[in-house]
Amino acid sequence: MSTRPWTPRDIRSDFPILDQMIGDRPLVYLDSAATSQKPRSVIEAMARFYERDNANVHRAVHTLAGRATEAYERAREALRRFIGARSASEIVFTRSTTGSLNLVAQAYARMRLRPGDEIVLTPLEHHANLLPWQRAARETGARLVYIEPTDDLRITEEAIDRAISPRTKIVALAHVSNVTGGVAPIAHAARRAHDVGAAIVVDAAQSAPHMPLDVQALDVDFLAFSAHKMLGPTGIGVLYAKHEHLLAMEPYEVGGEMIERVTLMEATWAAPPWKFEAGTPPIAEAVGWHAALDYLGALGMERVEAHVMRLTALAVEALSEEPGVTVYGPREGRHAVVTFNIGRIHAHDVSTVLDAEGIAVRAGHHCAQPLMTQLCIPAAVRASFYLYNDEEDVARLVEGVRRVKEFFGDVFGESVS
Ligand code: 7TS
Repeated sequence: MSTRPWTPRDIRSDFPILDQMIGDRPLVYLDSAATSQKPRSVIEAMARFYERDNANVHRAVHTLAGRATEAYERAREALRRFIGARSASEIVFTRSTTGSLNLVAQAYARMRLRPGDEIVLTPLEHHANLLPWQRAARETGARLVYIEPTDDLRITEEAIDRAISPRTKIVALAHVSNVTGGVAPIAHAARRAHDVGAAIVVDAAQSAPHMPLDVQALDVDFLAFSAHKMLGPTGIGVLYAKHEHLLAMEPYEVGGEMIERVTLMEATWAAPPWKFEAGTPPIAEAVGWHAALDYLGALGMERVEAHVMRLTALAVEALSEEPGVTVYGPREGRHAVVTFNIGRIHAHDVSTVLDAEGIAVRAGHHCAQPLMTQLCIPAAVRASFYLYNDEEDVARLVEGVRRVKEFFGDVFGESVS
């Protein structure tokens, strides 16, 4: 797709929510890793759908039902293109990354795992890519094995090689960590997993928004991500799965829209992907997501990635040099997030002062409690960047951090400066 030159300032006006004051300060939105803001084209595509085309999909033959079904299936095709899947039948709509990962764990892994089998993970996983595996392990007698990160929380090829063994049946990894912004070597992990006959499941919630993805080049078995972190609406996600897996898997939810034939005693299933989409799916959300993919496609994912990485590097550098600030994770090669603490000031207090400066950041355990425990911290502050942020936003963050230190200086004295 041909892309147009752009700067964050050009595209800011496409995001109505960004044009507002928080108190007397202009909003600086640095929480896109939690959820991104939406351009007008996405909001309007969903409104247009409800105003003109709304109907249920795959059920009726009337004109509106035809339009709704077509729009829903066009969104599936747009997602196929976006991640380079072989066929649209490999794209299953779910409610989120969380929904997708639970689907793989329950409908694929649980039937195949035996006592003594191993599931390989990292201690950096978001709870969405941890709890489904804990449950699958508990239910089957399989064991969880953790890849050991480096001291600066990177996942290396060597550490992956050490964790994978002939007992490995599943390797489940975040592509980009939502705490460190580090990138895992997925293609390498996929090769090693396949060498021992295991399947690889990739949590792409934090990579799909700002990185070109190619599931065939990565050769992954499953890949999950959500619309809402990539300019699309909440309530919809995707599970990409190789067709052979979807054919072999039993559905997780059963009910309307996923059947071929039903009698009083039994039922047969529709072909993938529909066999995994029981009930009325998020139709307007699929339409909105399609508009988000068009928006990203017009800007170019390579450019989005370069922009986001540059801002993150600037923020990491500036905050690392700020006395009293501890930045977690690798110094280089980070995507979109910078997680830090200031002295002994609790992350929630930091976030409250930043909010008074108009700066929205996330504070808490980031759904990665095991990692917080490993770092011996209860919580951290996280700023995350996207295509509508610029250098001025990084400068406002650094200014805000200095303001926090002034504010709490009297309380903590030496510890923060
Ligand atoms: N995996 C990763 C790596 C994530 O960052 C998130 C959400 C999820 C899975 C779950 O996605 P969902 O769409 O199903 O909720 N991460 C965050 C976050 O970092 N702050 O808020 C949500």
